Amino acid sequence: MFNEIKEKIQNAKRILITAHKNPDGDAIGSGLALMLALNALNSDKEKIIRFVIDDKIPKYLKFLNHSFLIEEKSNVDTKYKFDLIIALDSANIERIGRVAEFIDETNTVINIDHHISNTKYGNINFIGSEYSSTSEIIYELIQFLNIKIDLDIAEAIYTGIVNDTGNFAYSNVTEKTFFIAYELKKIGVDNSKINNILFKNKSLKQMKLFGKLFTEFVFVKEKKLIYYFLSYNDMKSDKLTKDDTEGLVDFLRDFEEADFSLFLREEENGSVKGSIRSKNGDSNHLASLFNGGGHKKAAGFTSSLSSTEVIDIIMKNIIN
Ligand SMILES: [Mn+2]
Repeated sequence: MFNEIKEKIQNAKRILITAHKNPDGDAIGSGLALMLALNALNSDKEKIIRFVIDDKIPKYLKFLNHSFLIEEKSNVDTKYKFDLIIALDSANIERIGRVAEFIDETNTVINIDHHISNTKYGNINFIGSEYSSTSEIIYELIQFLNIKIDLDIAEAIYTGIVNDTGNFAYSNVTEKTFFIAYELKKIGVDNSKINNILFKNKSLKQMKLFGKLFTEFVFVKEKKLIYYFLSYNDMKSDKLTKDDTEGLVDFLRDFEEADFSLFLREEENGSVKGSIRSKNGDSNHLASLFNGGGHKKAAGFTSSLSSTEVIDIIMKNIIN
């Protein structure tokens, strides 16, 4: 399948790379790595290669060199025509948000992802659910295209892998993941620096939110479920943004008696955003009850139900 992708890239004049809304290290890392790699092939500048996302790039990922080249959809005219669109790390077309406005009957969509729930919305779909991250797939694609991986590309890929493997802790890590990390380290990636940037970066209001989370969580022993609900009112009064709540669900899972952890956050319009993690159980299945998805051990969804209704449905569907 890499051959088919290579051919499309070679024949395209205007390439749009995109990734999911609310982008994380894998979305930004894989997209940036691919953009830099394709640009390296494009020394005569005969191709236009742009990386456009629905949101702003999160502040903490701006350390990646050339990340200033990533564009926001609201700054790009929808009339602009691309002949090839490469969507990364996005399980369904809704995930790329308003960037989908660039898709029409004239262009080809390549969908590259590692989410088992991927809906295969592309003309070409490379869904590698055995890969730790989309960045790992992009590493292989860049190798296949015979492009030299410089330090900037290496840092972007490494960031994506660390993001999606919880710093090589999750069961999605394979021998290949470590091998790629080894190769990236040889190129000069500073793993300690990236660890600090990705994980040792809590603001004061986040530290205080952690305190609340760890004292006010609910644990349902029969279901081995630990959960926490953050209302929109609480977010407003504590001046919290959605970025401040990033990763909280992972800390809930630290409780030794829990198998499932659930973090619910109410949005301004009253809908509820849910993140699920599990040690053994199937998070993807629970998220799919609300038309969400992800992986077995990490998944997410948005629901128009109330938080109590959501919790109720989840409890009914955890069979111990
Ligand atoms: Mn990912």
